[in-house]
Amino acid sequence: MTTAPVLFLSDDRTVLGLDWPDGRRGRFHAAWLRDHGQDPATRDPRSGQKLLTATDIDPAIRIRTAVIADGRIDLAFDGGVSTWIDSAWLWEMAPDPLAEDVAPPSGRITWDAGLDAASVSAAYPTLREDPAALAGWLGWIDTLGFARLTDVPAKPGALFEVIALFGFVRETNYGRLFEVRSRVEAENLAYTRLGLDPHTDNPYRDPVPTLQILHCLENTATGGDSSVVDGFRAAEILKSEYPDHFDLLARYPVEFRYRGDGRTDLVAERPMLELAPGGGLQQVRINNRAFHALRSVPFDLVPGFYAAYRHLVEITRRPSVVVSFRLDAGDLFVVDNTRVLHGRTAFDAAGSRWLQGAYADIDGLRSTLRALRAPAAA
Ligand code: NM2
Ligand code: OGA
Ligand code: ZN
Repeated sequence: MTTAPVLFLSDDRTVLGLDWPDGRRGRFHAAWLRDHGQDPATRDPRSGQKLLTATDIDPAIRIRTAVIADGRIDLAFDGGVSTWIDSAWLWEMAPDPLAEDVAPPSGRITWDAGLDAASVSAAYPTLREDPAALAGWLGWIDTLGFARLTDVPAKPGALFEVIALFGFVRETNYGRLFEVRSRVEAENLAYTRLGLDPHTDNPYRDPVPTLQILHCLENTATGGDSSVVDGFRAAEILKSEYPDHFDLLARYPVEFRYRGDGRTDLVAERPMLELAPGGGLQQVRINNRAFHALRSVPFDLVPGFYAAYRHLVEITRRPSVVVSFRLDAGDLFVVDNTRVLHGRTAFDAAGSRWLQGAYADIDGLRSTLRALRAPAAA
């Protein structure tokens, strides 16, 4: 990927510049370079964890020499400290991580109704046998926030076997597993025959469960079709159509709350569009059923806030962004619940519809994915 960069040292020796032959450029402060040293005294080679602590770093440290040899940059600092850093790793670090942009985190690809739901579907038996197929399927969840699975046994609890392929269940007040079927005295509107607008789950939790898995055991009802929407794309559209609306939803938090079962009272006050420090999208929380109170928006901005909220929800219902599909017995899908909304149409009482759901977390999924892709990497 890279060949050796040309190194430059600033006159005061506090900044190292690197110019790679492929055009990439990087600048790194001396203190940053000291902190990111890869020698065994800085970082434990066994665990990869850092041994150096914050107070070991002199913020005014200066670079005495920087030399490239064998793909490594050897660094010596005033005061006698030295370390080294892989030049390929610095190449990866070189793009500015705080670029002022609405763009989602690197590696994520936003999509709209043009996404073919069949193109992100795999068969469960294949994933069990073929690590490359598993990596491909997990890769869809990583980059697109959505993937489907067919041929999962239509038996209760089978979704646990799927989750075990990549991570761990996140248990909540709804249980390790929850039964999504209509019932009397429903403690949540998900447990009725009502349609559900595209939403993210559990916005009243902090942190939210970052993955939702829904597995279909029976679906002979008329209606009850599923849909997903890329919330990052919806937010990008909002920003392009009316930047002030985007800013209102990103700036002011909403109180989300759930206390439907008589023994739970979950509250999180968070913006619907949560941005990373550099301005890129980090997470969306869109769920009208759980939008409990608006108390942090200045009085004069309340009408504008409602206009912005309505605009965003209207975007999430556009046929140009919604991907619809139907779950049959043995089908399953996973969404990145920080990003992708899911919904269903209402269904009738004539047939029967039974899903089992569970939450899990995407950091563990990404860990499994990296390990599958680079099993030998330390
Ligand atoms: N269930 C399915 O976040 C929500 O309240 C949506 C969650 C009840 C676990 C439904
Ligand atoms: C849920 C949900 C969708 C469905 O359980 O959180 O949104 O298809 N269910 O029943
Ligand atoms: Zn839901």
